[in-house]
Amino acid sequence: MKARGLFITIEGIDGAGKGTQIDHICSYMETEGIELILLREPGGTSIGEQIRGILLGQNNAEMKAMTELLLFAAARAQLVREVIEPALAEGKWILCDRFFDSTLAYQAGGRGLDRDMVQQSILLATGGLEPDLTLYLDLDPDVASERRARREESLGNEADRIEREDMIFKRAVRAEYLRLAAELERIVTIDAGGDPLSVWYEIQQTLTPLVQKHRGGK
Ligand code: Z5A
Repeated sequence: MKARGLFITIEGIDGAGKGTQIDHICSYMETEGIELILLREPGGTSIGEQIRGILLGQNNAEMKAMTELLLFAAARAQLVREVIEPALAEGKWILCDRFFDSTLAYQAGGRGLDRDMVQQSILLATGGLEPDLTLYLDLDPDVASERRARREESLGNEADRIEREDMIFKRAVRAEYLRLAAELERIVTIDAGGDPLSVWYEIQQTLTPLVQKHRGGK
């Protein structure tokens, strides 16, 4: 029987630089000869991508916080059962752009939904599955907003429904991430305030021992 794979997630407020660091992680794993499955939340399955369209659609401003919570849970339930669990059972490595820490940060922290209720929705969706490692990119929301504004200006793309929330919401999201990071050993906090290469260097320090262990176990 194959050894179970590894489940890594990457988290942070919008604009923290997840996408930029995901590119570095994928190149690094390729160089190291590790096949990595890259997923995103919400999304990663045909059903999940359709739900993503509803969740982030700019025309859905009337969406209630409870609807939002349950749609994130529905997309996750599909992703866990259709992709993540089977891949881990086959010994594959997964990198997921956001997972349930985002729900705690955004729906409990940002929206102010009851944390126990949010936890229950997470448990229903995941069946108890947790990441082995979570890279949390910590960044001041003001800096993240400046970065996003620069990107929007250069690429001409518009903020989605959740990115349009105000700074009070974003600060509450970050506070919840910091609370989780202080509480949970699986979460490694990365200072995302430096230039992209220095942030990558910090992430690489965390990943290298895992890659070496994987090689040793082969
Ligand atoms: N959400 C939720 O509420 N609940 C949930 O359970 C889940 C999600 C799963 C999904 O969006 C939205 O759903 C998200 C949370 C919510 N909403 N918000 N807001 P997403 O994850 O698909 O998108 P995002 O989080 O908004 O990602 P993003 O805006 O693409 O940001 P990013 O990937 O973290 O950053 P980036 O694209 O790598 O970088 C942003 C810009 O900064 C870009 O121009 C870079 O070139 C630049 N950059 C990156 N790194 C640096 C450094 N180090 N220095 C300077 N500039 C940099």
